[in-house]
Amino acid sequence: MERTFVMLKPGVLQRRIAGEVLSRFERKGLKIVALKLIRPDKALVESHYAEHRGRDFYEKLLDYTLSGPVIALILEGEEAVFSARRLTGPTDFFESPPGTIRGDFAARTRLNIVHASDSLASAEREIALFFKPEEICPWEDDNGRWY
Ligand code: 3AN
Repeated sequence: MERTFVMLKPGVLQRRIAGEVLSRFERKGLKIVALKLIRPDKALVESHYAEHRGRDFYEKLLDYTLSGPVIALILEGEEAVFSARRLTGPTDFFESPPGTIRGDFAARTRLNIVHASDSLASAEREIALFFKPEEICPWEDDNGRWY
C-alpha cells in the first residue's frame, strides 16, 4: 500500500477549514496513519522546498509556510500519491477546477494552502523529513464493524 505526505499550510488553520480539508482526503478513502500540528522551523521548510531555492517565489513561499502552525499527515491507500494530488488540484490556483481543494479554497498560487507529494520518491523524502518512524500509526480496516 502506498503512502504520501500532505501538509495543510498555515492558511488552513487561519481560515478554520482544517476539518473540511481533511475530510476531502478521508471521504476518498485515504487512511490517516500519522498526523500532527506543528510549527516547522526554517531549516525544515528550507529542506522541504529545496528544489525551489532561487525561484522568484521562494522567499515568499518560505514566509507563508513559516507564518503559523501546519498540519502534517501521512495518508495511506492505493495510488495514494496520485489520489492526494488529484484531490489537491493543480499548482496554479487559476487552473484548479472546482471540486479540488485548491480550486475551492485557494485564491493565489503562492497561498495554495495544501501540499501533497508529487511522486513516490518525494513522498518518502518528505515523510522522513517530517516524521519519526515511531510517529506513524498503521491500522487495519475493520470492514465497517464500527459504522
Ligand atoms: P505543488 O505544491 O503543486 O507540488 P510546486 O512544488 O511546484 O507545486 O510548488 C510548491 C509551492 O510553491 C506551491 N504549492 C506554491 O505555493 C508555490 N508556487 C509554485 N509555483 C509558484 C508560482 N509560479 N508563483 C507563486 N508561488 C508558486
